[in-house]
Amino acid sequence: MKKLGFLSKFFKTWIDEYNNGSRYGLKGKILFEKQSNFQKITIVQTEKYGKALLLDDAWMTAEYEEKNYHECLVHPALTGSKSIEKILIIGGGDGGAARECFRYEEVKNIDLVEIDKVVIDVSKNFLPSIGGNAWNDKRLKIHITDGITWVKNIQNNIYDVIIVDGSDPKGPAQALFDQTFLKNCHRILKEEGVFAMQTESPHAFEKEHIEIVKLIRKIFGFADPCYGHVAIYPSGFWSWTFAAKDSPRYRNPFAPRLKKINGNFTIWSIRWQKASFNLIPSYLEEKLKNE
Ligand code: SPD
Repeated sequence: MKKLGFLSKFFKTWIDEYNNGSRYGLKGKILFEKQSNFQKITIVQTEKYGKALLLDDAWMTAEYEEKNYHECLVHPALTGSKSIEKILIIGGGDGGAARECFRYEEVKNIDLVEIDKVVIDVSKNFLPSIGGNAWNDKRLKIHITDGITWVKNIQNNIYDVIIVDGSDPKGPAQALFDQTFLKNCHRILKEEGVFAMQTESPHAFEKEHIEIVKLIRKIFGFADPCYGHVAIYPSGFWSWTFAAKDSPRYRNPFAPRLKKINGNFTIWSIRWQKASFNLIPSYLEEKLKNE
């Protein structure tokens, strides 16, 4: 990852994420680096996007770029679910997904289940704008535990919305792409709820993307990816997949709720959402058809 080794703590250098014969880099200086019990955690002061977080040398989020990811992950779910009182976020240790959920006053409780406490501590310390006021909101309940175990131990039909904000399918996040985890998410989601998950790049992680979208569709009945742009991730072309049990309700924002969302959007809008569900290259549409 770093050409200058320990010197990158003192000088700017190129910090790259390597992916399949390509590398995706930003110029910056390393502010913090630590091996937690689960992964290597790095904070970089980048020239272009402010402070950024990497996990195991993969870009996760950056101060001036995170809305391209968090708004897209959260709002199709929260505008589509019948009720949004009780929310589960798996991962999401930087607080960005929780912050977006709290724009809705209807939200009464968020269980944020993050396996690695160090990610939360480092995010609060170096990236406070990403979690913003979510960290002080009494409706946020943080659980430092494994998301796989959490969903296994919850009763049926409990959550209105489930958001999976994990990293790539390797290391601690590997099992989030697994059938057992997704079946439990289906079981604990209410009948008129919405499930949302970051589903990788259809370009840089094409195989993983196709497999996970098909699997989610098989388990939930209704599931569709939407596509957008996250410049710091491999290839920049990214996806989020939304699923529901009763209908593709994530495609149809609930009009009365829209008027009450607090704050302004940088990326999400009804127009963006509609276009993003339709922004599917035809070769992918073909590959995503169930055999
Ligand atoms: N390749 C990076 C995928 C990371 C997705 N999660 C990022 C966490 C932002 N809250």
